[in-house]
Amino acid sequence: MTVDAGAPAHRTSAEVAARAAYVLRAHDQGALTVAAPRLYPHMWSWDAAFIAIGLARLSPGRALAELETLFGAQWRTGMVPHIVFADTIHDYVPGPDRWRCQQVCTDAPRTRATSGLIQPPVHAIAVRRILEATRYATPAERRQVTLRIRLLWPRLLAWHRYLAEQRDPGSSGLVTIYHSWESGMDNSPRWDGPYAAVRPGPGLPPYRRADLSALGESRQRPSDAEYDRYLWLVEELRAARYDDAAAARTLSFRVGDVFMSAIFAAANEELAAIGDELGLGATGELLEYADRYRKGVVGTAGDDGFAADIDLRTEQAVPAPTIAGFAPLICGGLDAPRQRALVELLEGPQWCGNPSLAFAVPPSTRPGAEGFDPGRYWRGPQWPPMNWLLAWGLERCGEPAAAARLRAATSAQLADGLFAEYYEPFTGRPLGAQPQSWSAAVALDLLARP
Ligand code: 2M8
Repeated sequence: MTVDAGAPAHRTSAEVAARAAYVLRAHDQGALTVAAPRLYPHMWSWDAAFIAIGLARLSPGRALAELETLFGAQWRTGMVPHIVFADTIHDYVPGPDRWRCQQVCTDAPRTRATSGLIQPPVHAIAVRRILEATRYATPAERRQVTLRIRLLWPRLLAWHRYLAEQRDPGSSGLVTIYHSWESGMDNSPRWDGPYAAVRPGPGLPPYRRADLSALGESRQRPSDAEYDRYLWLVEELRAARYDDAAAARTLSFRVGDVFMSAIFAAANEELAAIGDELGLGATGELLEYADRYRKGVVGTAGDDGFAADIDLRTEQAVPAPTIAGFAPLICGGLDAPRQRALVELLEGPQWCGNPSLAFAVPPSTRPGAEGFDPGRYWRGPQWPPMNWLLAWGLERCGEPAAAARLRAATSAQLADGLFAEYYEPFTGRPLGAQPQSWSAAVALDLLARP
């Protein structure tokens, strides 16, 4: 479907919510919502979680089905893959033929083609929202959804155990990623340093960038040099047969990701709360993980509370002025003065309070910083799901006023009803795929808030 781009910039909340619901319905293939039909014609892991958060406002049962589909493609190790390929044929690159997961790794699911990477574990956050949404459902629906959450529980637990054990075998408190696709912030300046060590070899098979033809504008997407590296890392991972121990030894990209770790810390608390409510146990273990990853994130923060990734190959912090630095506002754990400093930084003139911004939401990279590019993907544009996540974290951290301001600015940006993948921070121009499912989903959730 397309949404009319020439439409008026501001619509009523009811109209925006109706359009958002329409977008999610149009992208629904039954129990799998594609991220965006042309550019991303499959299911992405963290997109699915945000989509479920939006769908929970319409139908808790359908919202849960999204996660059941995703976890139906879980690997035997507990890993939840970053892409679950839809059955329809598309020319997304890299497709199943390049990942070859089922051919090289017995842990990959037999019934679904997937990628061999992960994405941030927003899922337990989504499941808790679904459980909360059942309070407004009929008793029969509540019973049914609760039962299905119980059935999903072992898979959620296995996913969290995978992250804690396989992606952080030394219990450092930071989740290791092997590819910037795992962070979800593919070409963020966060990765420029670590990517300098990734040198694509002559063995990189030729490929054609399907993303450029799908979007029709290369200026918004990662460069060819970045794509060579992305696909080279897939070659390295496949050569390691997607084995975590082998990857940890051989991959030329290994970073302790603070943003992923902060989400993981918070997600452990959410999962523990679900377990508590439904009497499923594992609370102690999950709260221990939460504590470990919260400490891991906070341990990288400076006096202003801003956190930094760690390049595990050099053991050096990667100080990059990107939205990921606000990770402690998602997991909490800063002492009061540093939390205040971080909220002030977020709302101050370098970030949301920058007077040149069209909407007071954080650009993915600080304007003016090295690597900032207002039109290029994760190098500058503003991303609605990231705003949602930060507002959610601020609320949990005891910063309700800042959370409300961020939610209001995000809703104002989404009032164009176009649900762009991302927005140019100064002009407010919608960019990337339009409409993008996760943008519509967070709009639905924000508008349904009492
Ligand atoms: C983008 O990433 C994919 C690769 O995983 C791509 O560019 O093809 C990112 O924005 C990622 O965070 C997102 O989950 C995905 C689908 O929306 O697209």
